Amino acid sequence: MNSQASTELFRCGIVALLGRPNVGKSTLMNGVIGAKVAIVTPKPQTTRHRILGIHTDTSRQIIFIDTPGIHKGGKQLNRNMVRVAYAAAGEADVLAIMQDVSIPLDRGTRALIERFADGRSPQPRIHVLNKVDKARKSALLPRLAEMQRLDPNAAAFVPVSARKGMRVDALLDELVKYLPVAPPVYKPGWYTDQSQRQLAAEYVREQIFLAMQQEIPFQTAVDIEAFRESQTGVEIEAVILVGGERHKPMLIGKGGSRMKSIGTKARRGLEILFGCHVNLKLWVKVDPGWFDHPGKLHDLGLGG
Ligand SMILES: Nc1nc2c(ncn2[C@@H]2O[C@H](COP(=O)(O)OP(=O)(O)O)[C@@H](O)[C@H]2O)c(=O)[nH]1
Ligand SMILES: [Mg+2]
Repeated sequence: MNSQASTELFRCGIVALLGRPNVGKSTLMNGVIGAKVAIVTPKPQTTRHRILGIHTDTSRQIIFIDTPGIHKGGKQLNRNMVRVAYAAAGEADVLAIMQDVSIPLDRGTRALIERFADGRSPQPRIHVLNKVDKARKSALLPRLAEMQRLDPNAAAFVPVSARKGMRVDALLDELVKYLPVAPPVYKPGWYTDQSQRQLAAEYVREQIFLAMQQEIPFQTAVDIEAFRESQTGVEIEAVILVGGERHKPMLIGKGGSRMKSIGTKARRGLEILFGCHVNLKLWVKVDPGWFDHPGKLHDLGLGG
């Protein structure tokens, strides 16, 4: 029978998305899923914890683990983020190691590739050369050659543009080859492991990252204090934790204008994601050093 045959060939497994901050890991995952399950901004270190994005079709379920970028940083938060990325690699059936080919190969990327190259990681590795839309054509072949030198036994090297969706299907076909034949773990229709509460916090954080400059985004966290379903949709109350007293007025803006704009944009995104009316209330609270405090990080789901 047809359904029997497709069950037998069904593949399901975990792909860890690894790479330096800002190479496009979250963009790729959202594009494949078709919904913004991981927030994306031009700033590094946007993704703070491990996020699952689940892609299911008739023959496969690919469970992506989007990870915080692998980077250096002295704070407890940074150390937790890097630990999360390495732990994700340990859980995966295949590693998708991503780099940005629109910029020259940097030392951090090289070190990352060497860290996972032959003999050091048991899983097959697929190198994803992202942002080809922005890269010079003449740069691609030398880059591929260099990758082959760095990791000669990699399973594949796939140039893509996550943002434009170029060659992403080819990448999926390549990844699926290394997933076990197994039934789906998640029901079709599930696309992330995050709760609506967590997604709400992330959408607010995304707007803060987009609106604010310098160190403020990196010293900000969002805590959802209430999440209620109402007759018309959902009501959300969120507290924005900032690292310093002087950050508060900057975040609030003149006459509350900045806070209002952050709230409106986050609300609009959430309404698309949830498919219902969203009422979002935001407060700002000063909490110096939250990012270096293990207990607070645990409460915010950033324990690593
Ligand atoms: N031009 C171009 N920009 C991209 C591409 N993929 C991601 N970006 C941009 O790169 C930035 C970082 O992307 P993000 O997905 O947050 O990177 P992550 O830190 O690795 O998760 C964002 O501004 C994206 O819009 C791509 O294929 N082409
Ligand atoms: Mg990310």
